[in-house]
Amino acid sequence: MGRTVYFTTPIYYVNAEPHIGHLYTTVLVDTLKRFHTLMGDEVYFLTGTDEHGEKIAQVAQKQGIAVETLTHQVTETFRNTWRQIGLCNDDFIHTTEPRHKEYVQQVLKRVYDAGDIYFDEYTGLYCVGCERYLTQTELKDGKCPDHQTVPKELKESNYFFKMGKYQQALIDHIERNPTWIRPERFCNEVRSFLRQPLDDLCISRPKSRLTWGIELPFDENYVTYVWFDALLNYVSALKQTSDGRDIHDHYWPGCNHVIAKDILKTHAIYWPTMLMSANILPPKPLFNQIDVHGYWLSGESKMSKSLGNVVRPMTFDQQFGIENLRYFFMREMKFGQDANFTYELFVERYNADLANGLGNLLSRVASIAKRSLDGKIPEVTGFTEAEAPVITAATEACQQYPTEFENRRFHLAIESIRKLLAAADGYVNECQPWRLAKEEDKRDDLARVLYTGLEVVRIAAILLSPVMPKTCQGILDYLGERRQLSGDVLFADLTAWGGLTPGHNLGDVPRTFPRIDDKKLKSVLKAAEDQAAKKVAKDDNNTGKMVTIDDVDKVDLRVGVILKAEMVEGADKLIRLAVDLNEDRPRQVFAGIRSAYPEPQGLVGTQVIVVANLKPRKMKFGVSEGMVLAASGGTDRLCLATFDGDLHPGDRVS
Ligand code: ME8
Repeated sequence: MGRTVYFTTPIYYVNAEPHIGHLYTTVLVDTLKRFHTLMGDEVYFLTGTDEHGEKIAQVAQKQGIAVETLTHQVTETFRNTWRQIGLCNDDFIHTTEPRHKEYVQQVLKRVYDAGDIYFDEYTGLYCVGCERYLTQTELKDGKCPDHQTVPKELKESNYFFKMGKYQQALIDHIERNPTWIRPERFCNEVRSFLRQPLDDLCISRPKSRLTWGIELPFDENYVTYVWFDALLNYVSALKQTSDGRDIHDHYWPGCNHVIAKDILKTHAIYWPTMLMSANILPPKPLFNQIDVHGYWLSGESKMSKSLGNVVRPMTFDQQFGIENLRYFFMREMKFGQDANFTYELFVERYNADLANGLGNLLSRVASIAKRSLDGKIPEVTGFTEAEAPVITAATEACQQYPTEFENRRFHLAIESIRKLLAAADGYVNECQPWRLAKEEDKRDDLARVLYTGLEVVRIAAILLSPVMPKTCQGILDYLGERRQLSGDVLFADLTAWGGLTPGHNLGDVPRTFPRIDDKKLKSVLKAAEDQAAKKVAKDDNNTGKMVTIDDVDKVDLRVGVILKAEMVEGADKLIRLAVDLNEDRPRQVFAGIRSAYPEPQGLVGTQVIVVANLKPRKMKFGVSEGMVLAASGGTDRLCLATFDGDLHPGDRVS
């Protein structure tokens, strides 16, 4: 038996549906699992979703839905997308599951009891997109470089984890294990970050501004900071699997995280120091392996849900097939570097490598075999000088491919297959089996050439099977290769030259990789443009659309004075206001501002702006007779619009 390996993807935020950035990491881990299985290793593959935190709470608020509804919907979309694509994850964890919450509380308690958590006041620059405080040096022109937003200054009392205490231990660990983080330049990035003193980590949020999180076991007024919660999924999912098993001790020592560079710091600094404090380090290797990849860019910018330039996995599947995208992913991205995704690049790569490469070789040799050899794999007595370069290329590919995979140089692993196919293509061109087929006395030569071509296809399909599992299984079935790719048969035996079974009836020639023509590409590009235009139009409707002064005049804005403000029973977001507009009686207005004003009485006497001619709206709790204006900079920054001088109730606002 080989090694035991535990692969994880990040657990994705549920603030939007999956796009091909998430698909890449998840497909990569799926491919790694299949590769290791082929090599005879025992592999466990975990993915999931990250459901807590400020970012998710804000999105739910913007969409006007309960946060539980949002998280449930998006988690299910992630789960179903991976299922529909046929990924082989062993479990799927989401952070509102009891198994996870319980574990997070256990660990917090342990870290607290160890004296590594203290209470303090803190002021810092918080990026909601990253869900962490940024240092001044991380900002670019005052903005978060990843989210292009200005972080907000936060000052509040919170609990802190003594992360700084573990700085030296972390530095020592890196010096002892220089390949812990791959590729090397990310390890160097972490090293250089650790040259500055390491701050302690704020690990709580007061419930007064954020309730959407796991309650601290030692203070019910606080919830856990989302990263302290989320990172622990890697262990909580092993402590209790979805079907109730504890597989922690079996897999934890072989943990291998796969992430993109955006979350390097949280994985390389927060995570190991948390593990050290809670004393849950894997015994060997000392920490887990971290593999870091770059971004898929669309043009110059990162493909991201907040930038709106995303490609959805299921849409792509209908257009060109996910398996073909998996090939593109592995071939096109040099691990650790950014790569560009465009439909044009995809089609170019597909046509060159798959349609003209593997697909063409298969259909050339298979159709001659069908016409001239009764559609059967021929018997061959031996090989000649002519086949020697092809056999050598096959041997080299079978050696190079696993080595490149182990070193995370996936594009070179794929390149080794491409070289083999190119050698076979040259060989077939030279031997001209279509001419041999016409000469009765060349039957042996014909058999040898077709066998060689088909054998190369078989070996290429085995090598490519982790990347394109369904397509390759189809090819192997066609060729009569019945051995399982599950490690039961040694990789060396599976890929040894001469594995085809003579006499196997090939059946109809498969059309595995039909060429994608310009017409198809253009229609997909047009559909993508239309979709982008629709999004712009939608955004314009919301924000950029111009109105005339007449439109503004239609809105009757008045000064109102709040006479009464009270909670509404059964509505945890609303406050019932009585607002004086200098009319016969005060107006009743329901305002969704409770999160910002937990003690409504304090609002009495405040002058506010009221939309006075808003059609009355019947609500469960009574009729709302207007609207007070407020601005929202996030859940914690909701403020009523008011005046900087004294006015009279009913004064017109213009
Ligand atoms: O960070 N290119 O979740 P997230 C490549 N919840 N990979 C991309 C990508 C792109 N353009 N966009 C996203 C979080 N990814 C946290 C993780 S883990 C304990 C908590 C992938 O939804 C890539 O793997 O923002 C990246 O690291 C991850 O999605 C970020 O996902």
